[in-house]
This record gives sequence, structure tokens and C-alpha cells, in this order.
Amino acid sequence: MSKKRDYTFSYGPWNFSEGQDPYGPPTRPVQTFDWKLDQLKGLGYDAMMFHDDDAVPELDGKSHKQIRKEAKALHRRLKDAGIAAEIVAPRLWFSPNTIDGAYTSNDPKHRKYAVERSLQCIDIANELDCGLIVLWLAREGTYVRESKSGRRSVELIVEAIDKMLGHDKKIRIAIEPKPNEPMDVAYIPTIGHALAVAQLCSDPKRVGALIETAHCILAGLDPSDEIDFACTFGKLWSLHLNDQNGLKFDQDKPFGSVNLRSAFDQVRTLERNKYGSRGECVAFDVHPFRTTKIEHWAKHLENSRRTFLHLVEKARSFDEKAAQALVKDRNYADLDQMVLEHLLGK
Ligand code: XLS
Ligand code: MG
Repeated sequence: MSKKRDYTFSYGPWNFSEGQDPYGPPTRPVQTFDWKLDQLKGLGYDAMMFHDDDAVPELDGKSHKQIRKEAKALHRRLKDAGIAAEIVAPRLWFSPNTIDGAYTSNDPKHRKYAVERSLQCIDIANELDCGLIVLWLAREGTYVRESKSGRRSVELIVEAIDKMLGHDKKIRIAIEPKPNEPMDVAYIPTIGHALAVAQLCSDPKRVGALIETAHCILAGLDPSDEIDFACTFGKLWSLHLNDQNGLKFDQDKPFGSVNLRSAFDQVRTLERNKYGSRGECVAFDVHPFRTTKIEHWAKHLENSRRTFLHLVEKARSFDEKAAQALVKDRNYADLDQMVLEHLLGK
């Protein structure tokens, strides 16, 4: 069994959010990037995730030369701090050019913008010595289903990924599926859809996936099953652990905050698949509660990691032999109770 320290942890600057929601303004001031970077090691994390415009702010107005220069400077800072860039994700959901989707927009000029921005994101990743691009297909969906064709949208997403695979022969791409928000209904909603898309691409072995707990729950699926499914294909390349209380807006709650048993199952599945042994990171895509005070700003990241490590111990101390004996006897009632009592420390 791998040791506790086999896991490397990451977060993104966006995980220190200011508390705004659709019904109220921020409750905390914007923190500087420097401050967010300075917290990382002290919280027991090893890497940072980036959107392209986290790495190079306001990039839309900058020349390619300027963008690479700023990305190079960031790489020097990260290296000096001993912090790796885990992933880089093109933020294809803010710009007016992505108002009706990015790769699947009905406007060919906007589709071109999205692809060009994605290729540029690869160049930024290369400057950060990062080989993994994450595609959260935030606006690849519809508010009115008849406004787009599902088949055409899949073809456009494959075309865009193929352009990225052709742009750089080493880069790998992890699709982060989500079934809805901000769209009414999104394309590529689950890990099954993501891996099916990977098979259509020009180089399927370079297209994998990132799973987020909350996104699985929003799709009505069990996160640990989704993890097992992706690992069956050897394609779970990044992970956003968090939690979600029912089918509503994406809450990005601290890991284990709603369903400790599901969190245990996710960790037990990661252990069984030796996730992390090939350098994969555990990221907590979590946000502080709106009520969180400035002095407690990092608690959600600290607590998610603590819960994760406690559950690693729980997974490793779970009596798998006794569990298998109950399975053999089809005594699932006692297996159920055994898991509960293990989690209760009985
Ligand atoms: C959605 C995504 C998002 C990041 C990565 O959950 O993970 O949080 O911005 O694109
Ligand atoms: Mg996420």
C-alpha cells in the first residue's frame, strides 16, 4: 500500500473566492495571487492549478511574445518556491466570444477564438513545464436544446481537441465533465461521455479525464464508481475532490462535508487503483462558505486535505479480509454495518 505522503495536493487561485453569489456581493476582499501562492506550502500542498488567465492576466489584449514572457517569469517563481504547475485550463466561459459556447458556438468566429485560445493555453503550459491541459466544457451546452445539434457539437469538440493534439505532440488533455451549470444542459456530462469522445480523437491515448465529486453528484452518479470507471481505462489524470448537497448549483463544498461515507468510498477506490503513483495530483476544487471570515480563509483547503488523509488511514485500516468474507456469505447487512462502525471508530 502506498504511504500517506504518496499523495500530492493542489489547488487553484480560484479556490480563494470572495464569497459573492447570484444574490449578494463579495464578503471578502480580493486576495493577491502572491498571497494565494504563499499559502500553498504551509497548507501542505505541492502544486497549483491554473487557468490560462491566472498564469497570464488579461491575456486577450497581449501579444503572444508578451504572454510567453509572463508565463516564463511565473515558471521561475514557481520553481524558486518548489511549486509545480499541475494543470492549465483555458477559461472559455468569461469572454464575450464564448457567450454561446466555445468549441460548439453557433458563430464560426467564436469557435475560431476558442481553438486559438486553447492552442495558446498549450504554449503557456509548456512555459510552465506542465504537460496537462484541463477542458471544463463550461458553456458547451444550450439553454434551448433545439439551438444546437448534439452530434454536431460532439464533432466540433473532437475537431478542437484534434487541433490541440496536432499543435503539440506531447500535450495531454483531460476533459472535466459536468452535466449542467452554467448551462441548462451541457454536452459531455459524465466520465463515460468524456472517454467516448477521447476514442474519437486523433490520438486517444493523449485524451483522458478529470473527475469532480460534485459534478458526478449533479449527474446523479456515484463519484467512486466514476473514479473506478476512469481508472479501468487508465485515464484518470486529475481529480477535483469536494462535496455537494443535492441537485442544485455547484457548491464546491469541503471534501466529506455532506457525505462522509461517499468520501470514504472515493478514497478507498483511489487507493485500490493506486491513484497518485504515476504522479497524479489530488486537487480540492472547494470554495470557502460565503460566511467565512478572512482569518479563516484557508480552512476549506486545510480541512479537505485533513479529511482526505484521515480517510486514507480509514481505507488502509479497513479489514478487507473480513469484508470479503461477508461478501462471500452475501451478508451485505453486516458489511453495511461494518463500514459504518469503521467510520464511527467502533
Ligand atoms: C469546474 C472547473 C473549474 C476550474 C477548472 O469545476 O474545475 O472549477 O475553473 O476549469
Ligand atoms: Mg472543478
